[in-house]
Amino acid sequence: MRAPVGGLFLGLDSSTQSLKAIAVDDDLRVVYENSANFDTELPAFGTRGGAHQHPDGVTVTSPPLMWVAALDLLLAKMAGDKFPFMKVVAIGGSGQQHGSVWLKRNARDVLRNLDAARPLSEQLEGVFSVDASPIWMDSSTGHQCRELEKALGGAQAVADLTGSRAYERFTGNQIAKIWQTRPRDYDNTDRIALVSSFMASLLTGDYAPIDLSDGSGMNLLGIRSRTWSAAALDHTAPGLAARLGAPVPSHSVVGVVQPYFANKYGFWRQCAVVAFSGDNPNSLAGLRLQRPGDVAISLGTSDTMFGSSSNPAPSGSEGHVFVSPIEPGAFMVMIVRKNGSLTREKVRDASAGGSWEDFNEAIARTPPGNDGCISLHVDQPEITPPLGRTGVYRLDGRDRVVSVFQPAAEVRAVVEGSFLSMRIHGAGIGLKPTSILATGGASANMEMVRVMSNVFGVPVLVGEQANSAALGAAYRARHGWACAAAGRFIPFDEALPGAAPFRRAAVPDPAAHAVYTAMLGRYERLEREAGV
Ligand code: 5FX
Repeated sequence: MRAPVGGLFLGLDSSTQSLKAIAVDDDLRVVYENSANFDTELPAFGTRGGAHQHPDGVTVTSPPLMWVAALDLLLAKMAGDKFPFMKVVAIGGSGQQHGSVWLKRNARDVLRNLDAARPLSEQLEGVFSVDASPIWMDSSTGHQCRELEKALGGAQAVADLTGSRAYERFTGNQIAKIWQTRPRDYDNTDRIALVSSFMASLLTGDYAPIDLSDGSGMNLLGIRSRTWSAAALDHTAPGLAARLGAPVPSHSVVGVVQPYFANKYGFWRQCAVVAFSGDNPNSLAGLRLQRPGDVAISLGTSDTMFGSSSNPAPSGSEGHVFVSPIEPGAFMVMIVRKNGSLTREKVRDASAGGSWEDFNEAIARTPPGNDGCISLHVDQPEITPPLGRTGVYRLDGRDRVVSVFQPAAEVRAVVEGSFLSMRIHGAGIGLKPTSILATGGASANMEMVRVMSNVFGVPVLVGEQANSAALGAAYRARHGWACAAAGRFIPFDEALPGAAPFRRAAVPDPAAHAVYTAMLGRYERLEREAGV
């Protein structure tokens, strides 16, 4: 579907630390990027990393008014750059997942009647029934998670229904906590939005619906029925369905920009707003992981593996299944390994003299399969697989537990171990890659990319674009607009003709792949033993 000549699609990403914008043109080229950092550019809110850590060590919140102020700030910066708001055909958006925004009864009126002569934050100041929004870093709801799993028949039952076992950061458990501990604030709440749907609400001037993909991060949505689960809602808090509103497919146009933005910044009055979604779903869109088997591995502080799946297998112990943000009948599957780049850096420092060059050279000079030497580093309690006890576990080629390998074997083992683990646990939840897009810091490391390709037995691709969530939001703006213009659902890739292809960085060596396949059983055993 061709876009109007000269038209732009804008993606906004309200992430944990900043609000970012990316605009793409009708040829899908990135033509503009900007951002507003919460800590440094909105210091009055006193956040660190965009959040407030509470003294109890488990509660983490952000001031929702900061997200409001950031929107005006970012748009003002764009106006300073003479950004052509009038050319924006549609806006899409991304928000950190799981965070909730609690709106009082007066909020809808305020949203509908914003005055372009006054800052947004001044007008929205009094609309929050909870002025410290719980965000994804919060882990204070262990009690509520246990109760949900008890009420719905156990962790696996919750995962089968909602895509994930009960997680502390998931919004339903946060809602249960607020209902239990602050019933008056709950009663005063007219609407509970996610960060994503809240940002869309500001733009449309009304409550914008939660989209099905971000809605899957709440432990409240039936991922197969694609509606709120009555059992989960009833257990969580009274009158919740009305407070959430009905969820919509992620490609839905949820409104047009309200006059505030047209009058103040010069947006086109018919500029469409496409449902905002979570940052991870938007990254999937930004990386165009459309077909089942299209998988990305992001190597960062945490390593994440996510992709499209038509037949996911939700797990009662690890990983997440979300409704796909780009293909309403499909799913997005995601696993997170906590011991990522910090662990690799630790091994680099201990076994490669602190040099990435020596680290890579060690990989190059050791054989695939490392002569049977395998390791599992649990420097921090691991999420996938769930391992509470920290330590480093090693087996040598004769299956003996050892406390150290030769330095080069130590390096290869940490890299191979992380990919073997991702292969095992990805497959366990329905992620079977046919190709892998490598992103994040370590993806520029060709030795690691080669190991990745051989472990999974598929080609590894790399792309240039950072900020995949904001880019995905811009792509989804284009997709939602194309579906609305056609009056029917259009496949994501048809809505993005001519998007730049990714570059093939490695192809698997069948012999090396066979070595890794034969190692899977031993690696699973190592993980099991680390959990005992
Ligand atoms: C996903 O489940 C997470 O909690 C994080 O990746 C947040 O979405 C970060 F914003």
